[in-house]
Amino acid sequence: MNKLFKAVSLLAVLSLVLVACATPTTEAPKPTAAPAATSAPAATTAPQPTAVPPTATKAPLKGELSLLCTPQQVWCEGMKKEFEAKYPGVTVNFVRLSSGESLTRLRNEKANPQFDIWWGGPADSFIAAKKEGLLEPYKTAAQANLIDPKLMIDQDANPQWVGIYVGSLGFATNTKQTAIKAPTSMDDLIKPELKGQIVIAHPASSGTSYTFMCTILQTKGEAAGWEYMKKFAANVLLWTKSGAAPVDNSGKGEAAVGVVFSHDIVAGIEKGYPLALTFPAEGTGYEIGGMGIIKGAKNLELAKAWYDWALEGKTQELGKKYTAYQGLTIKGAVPPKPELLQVKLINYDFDYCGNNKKAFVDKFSNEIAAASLAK
Ligand code: S7P
Repeated sequence: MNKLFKAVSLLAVLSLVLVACATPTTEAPKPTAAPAATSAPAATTAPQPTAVPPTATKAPLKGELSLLCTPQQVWCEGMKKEFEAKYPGVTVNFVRLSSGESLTRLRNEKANPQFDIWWGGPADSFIAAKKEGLLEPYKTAAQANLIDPKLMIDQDANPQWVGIYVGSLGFATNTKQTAIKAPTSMDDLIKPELKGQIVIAHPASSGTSYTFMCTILQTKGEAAGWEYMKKFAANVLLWTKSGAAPVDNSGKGEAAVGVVFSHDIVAGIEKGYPLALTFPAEGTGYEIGGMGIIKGAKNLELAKAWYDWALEGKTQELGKKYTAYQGLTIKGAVPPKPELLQVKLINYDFDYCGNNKKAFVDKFSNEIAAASLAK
C-alpha cells in the first residue's frame, strides 16, 4: 500500500465535524482517467463474404443469486435492488453477516455451499478463505480497470478475490463527553483515562476489529503487540459483534470512544451523532474490501455477473446512495470522501494478516478476551 499511498499529502480538512489529527504522509489511491477509446484499425481490404454462423444471442440472465453480504445492511439492500433492476430475471437473496461469522459459515458449509458470492468485508478474511479452499478462481476482463492491480486483487493467475473498496480505521469520540480528549494515537487508547470508555467489535466476529488488531501486531511487532492488546482490552467497555456498531454506542454516549472504519464514523455523524473523527497520527490501518465467488457455487453464471458488475466504476459510485463512503478501486470512479484516505496509512500486509487470521483470533479469544470478559 505504501507504493499506492506513499506520496506525502496533507490531511484534507474534512467538511464534517471531524478532528483530523494525523500528520498525513501518504496519498489516497487516485482515480485516474478511464483509458481513452482507440479507434479500430482501418480495414485495408474489403471483407470477404463468409458463412453466417447461427445467431448466438445470449439468453437474458435469470434465476436466484445467493449473496453473502458483509457491509452494512442498507448497502446490501441497495445493491440487491440495483442488481435486480439491471437483471430483471434475477432475484438476489442475501444474508448480512460480519466477516468472522461469514468465514465460519462458509467453512461449515464447505461440503454443500449455500452462497454463490461473498461481497464486502476486509480482504484478510478472503485470504483466509482462500487458504481454506473456500473460494472459486475467476479471471475476468473487468479486473483490468483496478487502480492498483498489485494490491487490489489476489496475485494468482486465476484470482480468488478482488478489491471493491478501501477504508481507513479511525476513532469516534463523543463530543459531549468533554472530559475525554479525542485520541490521536494508538497509545492514547491504552491510557488509564480511557478505562471502560472504549467500544470496539470482537476480532473473532468482525473484520473491522481484526483490522485494528492486525494493525497493532504489525506496527508494534507481535510480542509488544500482544502486550498492547492486553492493556487495550482492559480499557474496553464492550465488544460488539459487528464492526460498525460502536458508532452507535459512542454516538449515544454509552462510551466515549468507538474504534471503527472512518467511513462508518462519517455516516454516524451524518445521522446526527455528536462525534469527532480522529486518526492515529503515527499511521492507521486500512482495509481493502474484498469479493470472491464461493467454491461450488450453485449459480456460477449469476455469481460471475455480480462480480463483473461490482467491478464497474458506475456500480462502485452507487455506494454513496446507501451511505457507504469507502474509497473505490476502479480507475475513473469518483470516491465520495477521498479525504478519508488522505491520512497517514501503515503499510498493511494483507497476506500476513489473512494467513494468520485464525491463529491470531484464537490467541486473542483464548488469552485476552476471555480474561477481559471475566472482569
Ligand atoms: O460498513 C461498511 C464496512 O465498514 O463494513 C465492513 C465491516 O468489516 C463488516 O463488518 P464487520 O466488521 O462486522 O465484519 C467493512 O468492510 C466495510 O467497510
